[in-house]
Amino acid sequence: MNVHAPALAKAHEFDERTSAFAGDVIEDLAQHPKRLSPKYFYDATGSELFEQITRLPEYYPTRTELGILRARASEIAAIVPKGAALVEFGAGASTKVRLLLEHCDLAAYVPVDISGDFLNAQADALRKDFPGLAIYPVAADFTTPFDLPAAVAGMPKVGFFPGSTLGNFEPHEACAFLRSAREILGRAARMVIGVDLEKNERVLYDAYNDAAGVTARFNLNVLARINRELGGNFDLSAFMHRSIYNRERHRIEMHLIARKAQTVRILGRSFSFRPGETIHTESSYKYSLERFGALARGSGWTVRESWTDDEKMFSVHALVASD
Ligand code: AVJ
Repeated sequence: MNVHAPALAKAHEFDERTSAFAGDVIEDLAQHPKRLSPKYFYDATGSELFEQITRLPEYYPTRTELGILRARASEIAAIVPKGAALVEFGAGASTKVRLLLEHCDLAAYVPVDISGDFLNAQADALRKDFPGLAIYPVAADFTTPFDLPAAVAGMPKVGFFPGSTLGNFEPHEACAFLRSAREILGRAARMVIGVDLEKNERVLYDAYNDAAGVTARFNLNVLARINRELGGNFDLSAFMHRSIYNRERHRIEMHLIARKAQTVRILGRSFSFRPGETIHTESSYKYSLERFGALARGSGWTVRESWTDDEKMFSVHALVASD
């Protein structure tokens, strides 16, 4: 998407990441139905709000996955070769990876995240607690191909992709991501991946429409970010948060619904909304163990082992590259 240069220059000083954000926003709000990419939720405010979501009583995924990782840490460690480099795709709070770092005999940890500042702060904290571990942060968008640091070239690689972030991808994107991860991780790659499971619709609905309204603030924050970083003029009080479960497509959809007719300006462009018109801001796909297994097999991986909690709310899988 080619963004109009004079408008850009006038609105702000644009770095490369901001202009990618601008291009995506302008393209996605011109679609029918309108949409925004969930990767833009996570500015400083959004990351803090997501941390709050993970502690909500209704939001089961984080604590359930942590429970599985804790209970199965030594079984998971058994599939991690000695002296391996652990490559984490997207590095949030370090609670989960710490469990693997404690139980595995790793030579290196490579956190990959779009936010470089956050990565470096997290790496410094981990270096203090794991002095023998080499940590090589990579600031990159892991949804596109990137190079691993030369220092880990000779080591066996294990990917780590917790949190059911895979659920944000459309099925074809999930397949492309798993293929690309296999490419990046190289021969004899392994992968530990967390995947949210299909379940009672009420439980799903409540997890994404929490009573305290934190998810609503998280969702609306993307509009505040557009206002702040791209000079937009969204009136946040004119939009309403709503998540629904789309049963046919096995996914939660988050929407921002226009409460009234309105026109929003961003970087010299106008976007008009009908009353009730929605912006689809996120899909969170839920898998069955069978459907995830089929996806993995179709993407160059073999499922070595799968673990769930007793209530089968969430799953963690050990994958081994096929061939
Ligand atoms: C971080 C993508 C796994 O889909 O559950 C939480 C994001 N969105 N509440 C999810 C999210 C609304 C979360 N992931």
